Amino acid sequence: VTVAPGAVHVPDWLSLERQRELVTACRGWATGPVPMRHTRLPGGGVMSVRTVCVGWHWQPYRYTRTAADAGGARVAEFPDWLAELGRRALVAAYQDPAAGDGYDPDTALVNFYDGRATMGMHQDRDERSRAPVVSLSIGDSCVFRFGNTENRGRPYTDVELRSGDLFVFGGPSRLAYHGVPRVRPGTGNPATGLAGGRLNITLRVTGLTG
Ligand code: MD3
Ligand code: FE
Repeated sequence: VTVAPGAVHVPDWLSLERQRELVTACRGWATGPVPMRHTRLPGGGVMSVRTVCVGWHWQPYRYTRTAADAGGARVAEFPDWLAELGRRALVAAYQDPAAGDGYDPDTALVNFYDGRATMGMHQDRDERSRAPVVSLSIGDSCVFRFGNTENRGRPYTDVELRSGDLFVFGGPSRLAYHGVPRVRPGTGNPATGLAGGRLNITLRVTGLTG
């Protein structure tokens, strides 16, 4: 389902088996050398979601290899299998066998939402590359708000994201405002291995080297 140019929602793309694998991998990262934590914002705020990063560590508003705000360790290596999953996601979303060619994501942001967590409307501008972002959702459903490229307000479209859904944001959608105004507790599938809450994994190309 194309929501806007370059923004494609593919419901139920991840098999239950793949969701279980991702939950296991995210548990490993969340309890690794760089623990999952609430990101602190420069203005003094604290994000309600908890995040662990893979490949590069994101802290507003830059990417680093070490996690100064979470123990100082180097972030986990970005695995090849995850990049391959990203290429397959682009092929599926854009229905073009060549859509994944050359796509080489080098960071994943893993966000965990409890029933009260939300994410305000924002743009993702900390990547130097404008390559597409691949978003994978597991666990509780949420309302995902996809806005415009001008401001945080209307017009926007609310989309229900469920466990197993894929969303790709490329082209003109790459710089659209977006957020998560609410999670729906108790709507997930315990067979994923996630007993409660929502997990969102975004694959990105930082455009950084080193
Ligand atoms: C549209 N995460 O981590 S995923 C984020 O569900 C983020 O955790 C939300 O926004 C979440 O930055 C939304 C969907 C998403 C991710 C990145 C985008 C939509 C996007 C980048 C550009 C445009
Ligand atoms: Fe975002």
